[in-house]
Amino acid sequence: MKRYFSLGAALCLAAGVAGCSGDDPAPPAAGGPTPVPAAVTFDVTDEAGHWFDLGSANKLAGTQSLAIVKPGDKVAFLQTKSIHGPNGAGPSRVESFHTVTSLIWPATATAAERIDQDKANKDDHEVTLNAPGLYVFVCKLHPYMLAGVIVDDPDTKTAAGAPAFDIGDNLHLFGVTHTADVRQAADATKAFTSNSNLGLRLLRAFFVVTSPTNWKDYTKVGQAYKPSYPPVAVKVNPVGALPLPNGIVPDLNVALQGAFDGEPIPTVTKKPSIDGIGEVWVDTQYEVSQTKGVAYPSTVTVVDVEGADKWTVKRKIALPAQKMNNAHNLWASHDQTRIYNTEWHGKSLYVHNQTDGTLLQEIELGNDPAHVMTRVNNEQVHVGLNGEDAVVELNKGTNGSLTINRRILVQNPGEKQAQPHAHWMGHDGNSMVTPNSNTNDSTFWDFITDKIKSKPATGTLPIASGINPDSTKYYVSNYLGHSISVIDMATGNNINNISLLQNYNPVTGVVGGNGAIGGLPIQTPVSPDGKFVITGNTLTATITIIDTAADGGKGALVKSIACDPGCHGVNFGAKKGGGYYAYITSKFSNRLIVLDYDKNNDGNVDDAEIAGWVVLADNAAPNDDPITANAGMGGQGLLPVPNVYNGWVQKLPSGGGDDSFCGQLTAAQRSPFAGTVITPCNPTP
Ligand SMILES: [Cu+2]
Repeated sequence: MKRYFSLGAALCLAAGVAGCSGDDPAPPAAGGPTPVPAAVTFDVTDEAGHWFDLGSANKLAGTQSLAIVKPGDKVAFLQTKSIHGPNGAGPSRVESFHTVTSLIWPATATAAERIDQDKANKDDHEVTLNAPGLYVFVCKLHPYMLAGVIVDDPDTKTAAGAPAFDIGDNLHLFGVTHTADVRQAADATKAFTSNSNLGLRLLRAFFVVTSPTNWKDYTKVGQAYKPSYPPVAVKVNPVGALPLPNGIVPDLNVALQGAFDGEPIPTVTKKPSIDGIGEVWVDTQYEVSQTKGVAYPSTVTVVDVEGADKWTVKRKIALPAQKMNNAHNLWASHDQTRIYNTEWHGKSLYVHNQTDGTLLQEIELGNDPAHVMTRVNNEQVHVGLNGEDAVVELNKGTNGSLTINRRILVQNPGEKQAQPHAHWMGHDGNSMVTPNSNTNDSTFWDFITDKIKSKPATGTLPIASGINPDSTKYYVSNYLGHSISVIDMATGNNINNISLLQNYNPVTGVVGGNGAIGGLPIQTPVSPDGKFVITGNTLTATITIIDTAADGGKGALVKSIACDPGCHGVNFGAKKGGGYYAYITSKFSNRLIVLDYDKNNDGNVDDAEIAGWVVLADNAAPNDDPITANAGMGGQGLLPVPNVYNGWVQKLPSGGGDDSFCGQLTAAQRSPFAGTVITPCNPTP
């Protein structure tokens, strides 16, 4: 029975190709009254690039996450079981919790055509879509997980009579045109025209994110980077940026490639001329290895940044026996001998031996452990449970092993589940802040009173945070708000929301002002000296820099620098001889960027430049499971070792002489914040 056809099948039909089929088995009927079957069903999965999966038979231009339905069709999302698995229908393809949340919808859609859940979950979901146009669904925990559905008005044709897919004249974007719960009524007057630079950017992002063949591969030296998009006619609003007769974009592939793509992959890998210190651990979250297979992606890629082998991959760690699932973020014990590593689509925290990467401990914490940091005064370890409502606190025993101490609830009794993602810890161990992706606020936890000090509102879907080196201000990146919130830690109040799109015209795409632009921001640490906040932006593929002293200390966006698709992780490491590099990862490329954001260390980023980069694909590097796909892709959390943030750098072991981590740091790097006492490396007891 033909239940729906994919875009691929539609093209097959249009082209009269034999053997094309979008047939899809019906989900198994439950007991009781016969339910209306879904016209299209996505499996929700942990598989990189195919998080909402229609199956490989329904691939088009690389994506398996775009369906075409007709008005009135029901769309289902399966988490308790699957129908598009490697062997057809079968068990669940997710390990931990997710949400299925409306992200984009046509202005003509009603509230009943949008979905969300109050809690992260592993349940099945469905929605019936009537209004023609483009709908995109996202997981609020893992916001690269995208499903696209076009409700196609079959009467929409090109002038020549060929099918043209109608994405709707005006669209809503959660966080921009609609900031309330997506299940509430939207204000149609706030929707944006689909004939706009923003519309094109979002379409392009969808096809890059959901098509691993569209990721930017730095091993393809000299080749033009040209993602492929469906070569179909698309109907948009006749009114907008582009002069389009009847609103028809004749060929989406030509339009998107022409607007955004074509720059060649550099033929020479630029290496920084000044060494770093130590090594950088990167969670290459989408890399696939042989034993674990596609169901459990991720490795850790360890990069040498000093000495004879500097700027090369030292090792890959996949943990095949543990089925490490989407390794996401890292931190180190204070002596740097143990590396803590979370699995964002699983339930565990892993502890690695820093010298050889081997596993020392696995400890199960709960759903979707996201970020991990230590508390400087007692070396407790804190891990945010993105799929729950808490930060897990662990104690470190004298033998180095971790045990769970307690769960710190980050919302007050009766409040909605917070879903904390990337928390940050204060320099003195007295504070912790969380961005709460489900409640559009931040929790400021005070360890002295052992309770919530404040819960300031932020923008939509806050995802990461950073505290400055004297714990007087903290910064929260709002993923769907495209902004950075600034919180005063004396009062606990939000004192500024810095728009990363302030210089951008969403219709024309023109960037004015000082030319700085960001969008869909993620990791946002403060430099160890407190001068800058550096943020990875996934929509615009840019690195943005906020000068923290500007605007009377409220901070201002001063610069942006080109990054890679899915620009994501940022952390600071020591530059040999003084100052810092910002190391930056991107989800949809295999490059670690080394940003020399203040070359002459004068507190001004006018001289910021990419000092070099490291290609994270290296199938010949020593590993515990051979790499089979997505080589070096999925860069997310990263950790320079040694840790040089104020509060942590002073904990580096003494002894070891000039070659030790501490011995290689300058006096200023050992005391990064003005006013703190310079700590010698070899203190006399
Ligand atoms: Cu998810």
